[in-house]
Amino acid sequence: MTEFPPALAEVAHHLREAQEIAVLTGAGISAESGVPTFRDAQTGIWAKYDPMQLATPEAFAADPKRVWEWYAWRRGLVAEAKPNPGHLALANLEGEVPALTLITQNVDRLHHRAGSKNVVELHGNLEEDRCSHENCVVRADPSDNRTPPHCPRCEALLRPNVVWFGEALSPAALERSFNAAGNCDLFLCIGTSSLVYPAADLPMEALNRGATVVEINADPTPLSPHATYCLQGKAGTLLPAISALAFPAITTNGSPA
Ligand code: BV8
Repeated sequence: MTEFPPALAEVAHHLREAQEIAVLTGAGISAESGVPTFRDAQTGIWAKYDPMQLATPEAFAADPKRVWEWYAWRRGLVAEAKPNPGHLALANLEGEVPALTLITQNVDRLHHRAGSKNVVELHGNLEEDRCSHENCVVRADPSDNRTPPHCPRCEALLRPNVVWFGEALSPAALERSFNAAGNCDLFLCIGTSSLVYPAADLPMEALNRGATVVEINADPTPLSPHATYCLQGKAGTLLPAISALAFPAITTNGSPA
């Protein structure tokens, strides 16, 4: 029988009482779906590369083929991945509470595949490509076998539709995220090392505006000393347990009864 921290019942109470919930997720919520986190050691041919060095415009400019192939490898992992009970619990929570905004740093779209509707993708997504010159989302010509393929309209290189380090986030996504963080009464921060900005400012914004902030993470982070509650453990275990305590209609594996 899994031992749950005593604070779990208190967090479940806050979940039941909350009028507006904001959630921030990071790579950790997809770890149990088999998608490596940014701070996991890369495997195979990518073992010698640091994701932080690959996820930059400079890396793409220097070696577009290598960066494109790294993303192709990640796209392959994501295509094989399935939403886990942590993703499912958040999707089911959305139907149980008055308002829930799910802000994710992840680019794997596993929240969408789990059924979450009100999702803000802070860092873009792996499903789309965009023209590196016109900056609009385009679909590669299936017959273009170059690596990377070129824009069917202007011939510039295509790139994944993600936000790289050193690139600005979408103003619309930032506005939605900071509004949700500033207006919520409960903020859940799940599976993130809280090292990447401006995402890492969101839980502090919620805290400064008087919200209850709950961190659910496998390891301590710079947010841990500030959070109202710190639940250390796996999101795929803790989220279904909290949801089932708060809303018994949700079974403990994250899916509805
Ligand atoms: C920008 C897309 C400005 C690509 C990514 C202050 C303010 C503003 C910017 C900065 C600032 N200080 C520094 C910066 C610059 C930089 C930054 O934050 N650097 C860091 C490293 C210090 N920020 C930026 O560059 C951002 N841009 O600010 O632009 C600007 C303005 C105008 C004009 C020009 C520029 C852009 C940041 C976005 C970068 N892109 N992703 C891609 O995915 O390939 S971020 C990338 O890192 C991923 O999205 C990923 O989510 C993120 C890493 O964070 P985590 O998700 O937290 O993942 P991590 O592996 O670190 O941690 C996982 C956690 O899960 C761990 O703690 C682990 O314990 C836990 N865990 C593991 N398993 C489980 C678990 N928890 C629960 N259950 C489990 N089973």
